[in-house]
Amino acid sequence: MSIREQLEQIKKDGLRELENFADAKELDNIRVRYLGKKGELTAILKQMGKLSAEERPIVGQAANEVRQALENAVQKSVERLKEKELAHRLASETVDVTLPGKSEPLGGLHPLSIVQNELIDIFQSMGFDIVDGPEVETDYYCFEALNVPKDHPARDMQDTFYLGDNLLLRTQTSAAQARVMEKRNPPIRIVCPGRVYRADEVDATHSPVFHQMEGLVVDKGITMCDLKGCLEQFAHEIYGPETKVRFRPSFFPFTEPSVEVDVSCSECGGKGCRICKGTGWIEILGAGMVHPNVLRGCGIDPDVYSGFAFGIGLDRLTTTRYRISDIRLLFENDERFLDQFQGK
Ligand code: 2U9
Repeated sequence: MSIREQLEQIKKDGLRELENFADAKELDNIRVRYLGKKGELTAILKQMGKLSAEERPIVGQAANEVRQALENAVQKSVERLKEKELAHRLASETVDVTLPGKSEPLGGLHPLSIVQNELIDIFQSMGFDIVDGPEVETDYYCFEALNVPKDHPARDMQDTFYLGDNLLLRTQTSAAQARVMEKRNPPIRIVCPGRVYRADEVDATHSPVFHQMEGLVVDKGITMCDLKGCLEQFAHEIYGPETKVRFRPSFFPFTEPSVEVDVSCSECGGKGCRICKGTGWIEILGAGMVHPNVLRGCGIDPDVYSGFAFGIGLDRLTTTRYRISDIRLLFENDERFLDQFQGK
């Protein structure tokens, strides 16, 4: 076969192979085999020395044309390959916009937080400041400052979690309020929501950790009448404007006189039903006039100032509000329970 015939054969074979390859690797192998330094075309060109001076430029030009034709074909094949790859990617990465979306589950507020926030709103609208205090308290602020002397039964080891001689887990948030009274001068109008602890056995209505919101107002001329007005306003906001409030005498070491506060049953309107056990009344909180010893102990002269205080158990308020049968549900964080309060 003459050199020209060999060139024609290379061109024919090369173009045919460049029409038919599987992938980029095979395409590159073909390119190297025909156009590479050790390729078929180079091998032919090395034989050019055998040609006569007249033939050489003619064959040279023919070889250049074959090279050009093969290079063009490689270029086209590379482009075809790129298009094929792009088409494949576009097909495989297609987003089906008609598929249903995946919704991210949203968290919600715990029922205790819902009730606590509602109470905070009510008392804030009456001009109360919200205060916070430590859960680990000293014996002084939890008992001594609140007129609970050393031998008082509330200090019993069985009722209180002691952490040492002087430290304990607060049994009421009034401890934080005593701290505020020491620092601020009257007028004082504060509520303190928070977690408190008592060494109770766990059952459907008792837990060693529970939640309170206690309130305190101290100023000149504060009377039991102000206490009743404030709690009536609170009861109307929570249970509706037709709700009645009544005081029953009680005893707390930190208030004198002390009262237990009932509201007319919102279920039966006071007629008597299963919820109010036929009495027409539901006990919602304890309250009273701040004991002069408490005022004095916090540096406030009881001959000049007087005050009222109240304490609301948030757990019971929450369980009655949502008809929750067992207080333990509030502490177990079972999502099937918590999900029912989402969006409330
Ligand atoms: C100061 C002085 C006195 C807060 C008060 C109550 C009555 C009360 C209970 C309600 C349900 C506790 O969670 S509960 O078991 N509390 O009955 N709390 S008067 O008296 C204070 C507060 C602050 C400086």
